[in-house]
Amino acid sequence: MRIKDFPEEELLLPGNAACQGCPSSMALRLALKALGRNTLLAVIASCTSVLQSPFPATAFDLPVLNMAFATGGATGSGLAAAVERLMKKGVYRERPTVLVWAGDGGTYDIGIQSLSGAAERNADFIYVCYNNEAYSNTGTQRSGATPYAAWTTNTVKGKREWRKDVAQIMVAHGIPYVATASLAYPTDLFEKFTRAKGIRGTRYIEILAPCPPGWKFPSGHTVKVARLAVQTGLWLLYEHREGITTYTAGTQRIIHGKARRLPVEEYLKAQGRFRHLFYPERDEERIAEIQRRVDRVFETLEFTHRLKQHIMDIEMLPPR
Ligand SMILES: Cc1ncc(C[n+]2csc(CCOP(=O)(O)OP(=O)(O)O)c2C)c(N)n1
Ligand SMILES: [Mg+2]
Repeated sequence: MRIKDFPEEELLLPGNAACQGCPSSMALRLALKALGRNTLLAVIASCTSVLQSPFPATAFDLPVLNMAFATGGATGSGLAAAVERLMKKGVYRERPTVLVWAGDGGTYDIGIQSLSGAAERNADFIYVCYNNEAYSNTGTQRSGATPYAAWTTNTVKGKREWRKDVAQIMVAHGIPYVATASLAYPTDLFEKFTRAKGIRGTRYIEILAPCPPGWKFPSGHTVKVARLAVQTGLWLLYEHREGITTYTAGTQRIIHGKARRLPVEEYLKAQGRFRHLFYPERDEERIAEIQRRVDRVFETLEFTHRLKQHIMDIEMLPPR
């Protein structure tokens, strides 16, 4: 799959109310290209509620349900049940895909019980968390997804806690598909949505969404910042199916030794929300702590990869 093979049809129309360089609109545009017109979109209170344009205008060329902040999982469950009923009644010729689109605040914090319940019931929908690591719509407050040391309006000296990992929490639910994605790897993102579409049950995809006003970088740098997150190892790209995790795209290249992992500093320095780590003086301790965390994760990933290669090499040997 190459970018030029993506469908030309636009389901998120231009001229919408998104900020310049908005990652959420880019992610949604790509996701809808992969899922196609036969999709029922549920938007959970977030920037996406706003970027679709003020009523009665709309930037979505497909059916949309705007829902309350805590309701992602319940909304997905309800729509899935309705689709099931209408399929039985013969209303649909082809089963529509239910897509729930929520932010990190709506997923990591207020919506997690509803999502967990739906996942435990294996309700039939795709849940996307576009993770801009803050409550962006209301002016950049911290969420459970905000990373350690990042500035937000209520973590002015940098967040003291480490972020939690909802993608792994979803893996622990044993649902049929979990994936992480990045705007900087659009074919990887597109393919993950295509695969998710072909599976039934609860599917969870989380997309890192660097937010220019919230993370404080120029609006032309969204994709560059998204790429740096992967290149420094701070954002892992993978998919998890049937108990097996496969690392993909830029993350896979690092683990396989085909690309060099960049120092976390390159990512941190590209964003004003980490400025206090470098000015007025360098905060060696916090920078080193962030680097150490990533190093430890990659030591394990690279060791596991080498071990697998080694076992495969041994198994290829002729029997003695
Ligand atoms: C129960 C409730 N509390 C607060 C709000 C106000 N509110 C709307 S969107 C939002 C932040 C959403 O953050 P996130 O889910 O990360 O999406 P983003 O704005 O970053 O796209 C808040 C607090 C609300 N709609 N409902
Ligand atoms: Mg957010």
